[in-house]
Amino acid sequence: MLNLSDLLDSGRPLVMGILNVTPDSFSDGGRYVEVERALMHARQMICDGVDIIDIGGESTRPGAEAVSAEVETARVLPVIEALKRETDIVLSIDSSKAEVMSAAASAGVDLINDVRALREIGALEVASESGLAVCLMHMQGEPRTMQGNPKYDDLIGNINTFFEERIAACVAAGIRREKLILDVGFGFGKTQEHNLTLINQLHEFGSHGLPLLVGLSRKSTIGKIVQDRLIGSIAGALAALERGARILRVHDVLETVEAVRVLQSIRQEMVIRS
Ligand code: 8Y7
Repeated sequence: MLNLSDLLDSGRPLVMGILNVTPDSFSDGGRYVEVERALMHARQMICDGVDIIDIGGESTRPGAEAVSAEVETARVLPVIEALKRETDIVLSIDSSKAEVMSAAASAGVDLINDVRALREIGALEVASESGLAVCLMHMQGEPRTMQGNPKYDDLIGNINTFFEERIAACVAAGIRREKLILDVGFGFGKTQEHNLTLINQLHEFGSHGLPLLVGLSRKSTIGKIVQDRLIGSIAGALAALERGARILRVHDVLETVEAVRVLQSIRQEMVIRS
């Protein structure tokens, strides 16, 4: 039986694959075809060597429209239930809504990935009752407006203070500190310069003694530097791992797993069977 704390204890970098269950214009959530499409994608990621699958039913991209907890749950729940039936891969729910977290927890997910770091109503309580691990991501502002004109008087200091506050809120709500994962939130209320500083200085966020998750995959931060976002994302991911990241949240699982394997082989000076 796979579990997240054993994976983290292994010390090797972990790859979290992104599974979006957000329908395109003419379909609604929870339909058979959409569930099947998500399952196909998940199966492919498992074949490709993914460690964790992050399931999301609401787009958090800048400018995306909001959906209700009912719609979000209807999208993700059938996928979680089906995956629980056919695999023991570690599952994560990408949501900020207490209701969605609660449904996902009952269905057997292992991790809550919240871009709002449990700041929505009821989220702290649900996370605490679930006993699940939680990824606390830093975001300045709200997805709809966050890229307007992000400003920090002390980028790293402000984000570390945010982490301290959210860790304290979690512990006060009864969540064990060891259950927490931190993420600086690339592109969430940050300029290009901010994003680059954050990658380069990622080790500055190690003082909390918690695993760091990094989500750079195909983001505009990468697109502003290179044409090919896949190649750029792999380069950024390796840079992040060398600066202390433990989990990579990515779209391109196969390519990332291969790159990580090379890094691990070098780190351990050991031949890893391909
Ligand atoms: C992140 C994330 C997104 C991230 C964590 C995208 C849901 C935008 N980005 N969660 N989610 N970290 N923890 O491009 O960077 O994937 S959505």
